[in-house]
Amino acid sequence: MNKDFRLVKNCRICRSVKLYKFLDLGSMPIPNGFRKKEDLKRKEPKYELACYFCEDCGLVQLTIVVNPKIMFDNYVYISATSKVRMNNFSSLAYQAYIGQNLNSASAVMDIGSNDGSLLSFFKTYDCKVVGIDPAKNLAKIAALNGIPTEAEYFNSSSARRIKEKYGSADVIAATNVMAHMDDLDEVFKGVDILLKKGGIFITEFPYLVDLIEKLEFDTIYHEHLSYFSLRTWKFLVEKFGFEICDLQRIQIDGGAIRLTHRRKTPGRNLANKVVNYFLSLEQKKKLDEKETYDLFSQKVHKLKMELTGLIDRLIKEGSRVVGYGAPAKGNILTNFFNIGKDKLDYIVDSTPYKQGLYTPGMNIPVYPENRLLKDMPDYALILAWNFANEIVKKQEIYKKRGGQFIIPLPEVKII
Ligand code: DWN
Repeated sequence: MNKDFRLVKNCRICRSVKLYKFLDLGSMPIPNGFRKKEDLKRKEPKYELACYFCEDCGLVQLTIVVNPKIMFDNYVYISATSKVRMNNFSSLAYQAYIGQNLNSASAVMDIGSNDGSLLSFFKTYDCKVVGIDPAKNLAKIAALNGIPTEAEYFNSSSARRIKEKYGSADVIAATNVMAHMDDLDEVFKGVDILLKKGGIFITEFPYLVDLIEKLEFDTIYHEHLSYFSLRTWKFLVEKFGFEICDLQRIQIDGGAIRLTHRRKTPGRNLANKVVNYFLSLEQKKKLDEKETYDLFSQKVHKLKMELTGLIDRLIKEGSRVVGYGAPAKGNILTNFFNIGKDKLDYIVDSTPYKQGLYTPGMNIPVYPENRLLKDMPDYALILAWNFANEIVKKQEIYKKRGGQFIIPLPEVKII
């Protein structure tokens, strides 16, 4: 095993060896591996990025596991960069507060708590909150925001330490983090250790139906080891004695699902109707057939021709194009489509951590958003397409002055 990555040969959930490769994105830098100017001359580590479908349980997954320490010990992504994300956190907290009758005696813990944004909403309900996130830089930010945070990777041993220090939790949340976890058994063992009897485990992650339907290939990257359907998720949670008691489809990150779980109680059939609805939806979308993923791959390659063809035409006509948003997924799109500084002069982004740095792989400079109005390029390719409405609204002056936005997927369009 290389210290920087390991190759897994078995399905992460059912251990099958029948893993079918349907999309090969080639050798990729880590998606949040932004670099300083002085680092650009150094060789950039890259890792094979290919996506597989388990022909037994249906889990879509990666087989190269990059050492999490390389990706998460210091993390530039900040949850609070989007109003839409913060509104989503507010609704999750409110739903749990009402559903669980939370009060000042309640304890809420968040796995992958990032800058503490989600927990800050539980704090407004006077709950006791604890963040759990391995990124030391984010744990400091969260602590400054009044959110005590344990800079730890979550597993059964860190769960024991956290229980020892803070007691057990009425609510454990895990948004946009379950896909990042390699050892899912350890995570569920940790939840079982930390969660009070009668407590709830709420998780949210991008939904495979949306990924396939909306061609969200750029959300496939080394941070995301698994791409869950409800079928695979249900198989996983039931393996650890949990059951789904609520399920909502939510419009964030290009389409996600929010699931609430309790420990299994014999004879209780929770949420069966809505669970069965989504299971039949997945069957109708043929998510359990490998041909679905072959078609997805063909469409991604067609999209590459369309987007690069449009940008080349615009540049040939004398227009200037920049990127808007420097999300992890944007680094996958620009690297896989080979959209470099020859096509995008620069990228603007609202995240202070990313400004002044260069994107992994394509080395495109990242500047603050105010550069857009100062410079007035003709087109802005919205790489953070999941926040396109928020971005276009924010930049209406740019549009009024004749600036135009390019949306890259599910089909290329200029707005
Ligand atoms: O799962 C993950 C998601 C939740 O966040 C992580 N693996 C990593 C990360 O993925 P991402 O980087 O693709 O996330 P976002 O939230 O889609 O990134 C949006 C980017 O766009 C941020 O860098 C901030 C930027 N942005 C901006 O510049 N102006 C966003 C908005 C709304 C804006 O107005």
